[in-house]
Amino acid sequence: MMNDLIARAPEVAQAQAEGRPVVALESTIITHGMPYPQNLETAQRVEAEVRAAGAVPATIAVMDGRIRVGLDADSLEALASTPGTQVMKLSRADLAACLALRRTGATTVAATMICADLAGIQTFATGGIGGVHRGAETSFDVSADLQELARTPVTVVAAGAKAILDLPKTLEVLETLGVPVIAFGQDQLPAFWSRESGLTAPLRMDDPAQIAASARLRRRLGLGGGQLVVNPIPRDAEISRAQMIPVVEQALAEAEAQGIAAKTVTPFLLQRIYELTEGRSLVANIALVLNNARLAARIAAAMAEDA
Ligand code: PSU
Repeated sequence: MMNDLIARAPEVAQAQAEGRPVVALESTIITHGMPYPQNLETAQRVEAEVRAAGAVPATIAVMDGRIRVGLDADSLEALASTPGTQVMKLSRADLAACLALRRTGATTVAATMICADLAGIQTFATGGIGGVHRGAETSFDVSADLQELARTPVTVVAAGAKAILDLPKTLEVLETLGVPVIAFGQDQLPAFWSRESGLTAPLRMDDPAQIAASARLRRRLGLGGGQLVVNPIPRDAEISRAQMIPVVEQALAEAEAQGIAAKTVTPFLLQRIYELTEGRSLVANIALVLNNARLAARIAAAMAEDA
């Protein structure tokens, strides 16, 4: 179905035909979340990590008028080395338009979920989801990632919502939307660069098989929508909350002073935090994405066993 719109890499198609686990990966983190060449190196390492854990990686992007599910080495390199300003940042609203315009598009969490679901992939690893931005009570800036989690049946593994966001409000919206937020192996909601947020996660699971079972039961019950698995950054890579708070506040104040809005907010903040931490935030971001890829591969394997 829709083979004219969805181009699966041969490796992905073969794994699916054989019922082997596949993990979807997003591309906005490559084009808008990290600088070149660390973005390319990270994308390659994330794919290798998924493979080492026994699953097949499927990095998703829009190129040449098609949704590409699994990128070959040349396409990944081309995407990573194109300046972010020339690549569309795709959410649900932009996906069809990007195809119609035959432009290159990087998929956010929301768009990657849609494409993964269309391609029959149920597990997806990223860094951090978008959420409710601070000051949303006046700006109305709430990431479309949250609505998508409520709507599309994909299990998303993230290290929490990025700590640049309003985490209590993000949890409230996820609860209203009926999205299960499952902390892996701890009680607290992790906060992206830090293991702790000071907030208790609504749910906790310690075994990937439980996460796979819960996804299957949601389907059987007809509940619709996905699951958010929040996986704390490895201890040796984390930057403590106490260290991150002033950095995040400064970056947010600068964004406000410069009138940064809409889709450019998250990339601006990530870049400023990178500069303010002298690159440490990027080292942490890379470590947490690799960690999420490993867990997603284990969840995908448990789902494949169940199928
Ligand atoms: N994870 C990262 N870095 C990123 C992102 C995730 O480690 O840049 C991207 C994801 O694609 C997510 C997007 O969907 O940031 C959120 O953007 P916004 O706040 O504009 O919705």
